[in-house]
Amino acid sequence: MIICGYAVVIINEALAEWLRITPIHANEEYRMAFLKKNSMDKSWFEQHLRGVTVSLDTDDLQNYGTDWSKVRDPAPTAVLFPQHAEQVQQIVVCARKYGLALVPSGGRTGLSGGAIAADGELVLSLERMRALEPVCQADATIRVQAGVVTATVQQQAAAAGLFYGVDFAAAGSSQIGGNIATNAGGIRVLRYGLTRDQILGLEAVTGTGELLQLNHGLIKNATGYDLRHLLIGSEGTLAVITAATLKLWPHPGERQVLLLALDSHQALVPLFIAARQALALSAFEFFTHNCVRHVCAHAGLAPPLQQAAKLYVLLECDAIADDHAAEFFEQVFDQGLVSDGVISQSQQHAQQLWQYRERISESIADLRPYKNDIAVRIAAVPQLLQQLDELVRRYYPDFEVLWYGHIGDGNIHMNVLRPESMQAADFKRQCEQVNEQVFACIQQLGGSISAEHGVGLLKQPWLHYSRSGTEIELMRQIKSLLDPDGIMNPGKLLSS
Ligand code: 2HG
Ligand code: ZN
Repeated sequence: MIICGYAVVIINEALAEWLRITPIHANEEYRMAFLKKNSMDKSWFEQHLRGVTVSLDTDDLQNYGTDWSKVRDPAPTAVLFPQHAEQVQQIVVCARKYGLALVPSGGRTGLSGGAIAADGELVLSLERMRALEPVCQADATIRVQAGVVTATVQQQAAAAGLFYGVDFAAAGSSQIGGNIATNAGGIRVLRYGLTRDQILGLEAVTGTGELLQLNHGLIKNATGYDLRHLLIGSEGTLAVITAATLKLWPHPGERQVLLLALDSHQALVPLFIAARQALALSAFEFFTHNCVRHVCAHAGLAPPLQQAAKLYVLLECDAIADDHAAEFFEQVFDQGLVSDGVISQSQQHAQQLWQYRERISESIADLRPYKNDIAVRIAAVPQLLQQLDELVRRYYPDFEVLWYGHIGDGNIHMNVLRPESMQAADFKRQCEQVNEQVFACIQQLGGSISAEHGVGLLKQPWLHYSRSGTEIELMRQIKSLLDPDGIMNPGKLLSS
């Protein structure tokens, strides 16, 4: 017993030391030597984590140690696949005991590096936790485990004649737990709200290994601090989300899509106000002409309108009579807000029009753009665009910049492409320098440096532009309560 306890202390100290001193890109050889020296092979994990599937396979380490941001090279120690909350508790308890850092992992579709494991962490994948309960018609809810894919929830809701309000291009891969951890937004926030607004119950394991059942699916519950909302958007730094009860909505039926051409970004907000007054809006998106160019080249589509426009708005609303849609178009055309447009003639046509917006991100993914995901109040959007336009002209004169996003939520995605002649490291440095100007402008407008992609690793150095020193200090104190050993996704959101 004593020998065994001693060995544990040695492993513990050695591991802690290794996690502290290992260079950022722990190399494979070093990792293997370390595991061997400390007898931490697969059987070590299996013995300490009974029933949990463990992988030390190089492909799995590469695959599960990264996310769509690819901001760091993956170098986790192992990937763990629990199947229920008790196994997650077991993992957290073991990680605390041996001083191992954990990276909770969903569909890894994040764009801020929140799911990257680059420093010998254990990846805790939720992908084998995919159970769904039947839809509850009385409550209009569905309870799911965290690894259920977003599109599966959408399908289950539709099969029950209901609707899940969250949607975005990554819905086919992203998982509910990850959506909750990042408070994902997407394309229909203006009608249905953020992921936060869909969560009626939450189950999670804290960094101390405690299992929490929060809010129990209730609509009304006035019993003090709502810990559910503390965990939503906490990016795996406080707890691992293991299950949730999701709110479902009445099915909206058929939708109509209008794709409109604009000559100036000054027309965006007046057009939004007019559309919101005239139509039952569910989305109001915008994108610049170069976005269309990239999507057409990538997806083999013809341009949406005969004449290219400077800007496009794609709006979606509950189906209306053709003459009502035409009337709305004439009204905004006469007001000089739009110069051209197309109205969907069928559900299939509506889906085709959506492609010009939904496929922008994938169409430029291989070019590894520098991404900003910023938000201000809708009323401040014209001022923000004006100021950003000036910054871009001054600091990015030779760069291609793509603008798109969710005007109906005041959320703009600014993607900067690297000029071919520029080295990747120089490009990153320059973009990070420009960030200071962009975020100063966001701060002055009371906006957010990360609207819906999270802070993760990528935006962490700029958090103070959106959150005060007092807020950041309170966040740290909250973290130390729920994660006293600092094992939960260290270095993400808050600096470690
Ligand atoms: C979108 O709205 C996503 O398409 C991705 O949030 C944004 O690629 C991006 O910057
Ligand atoms: Zn978006």
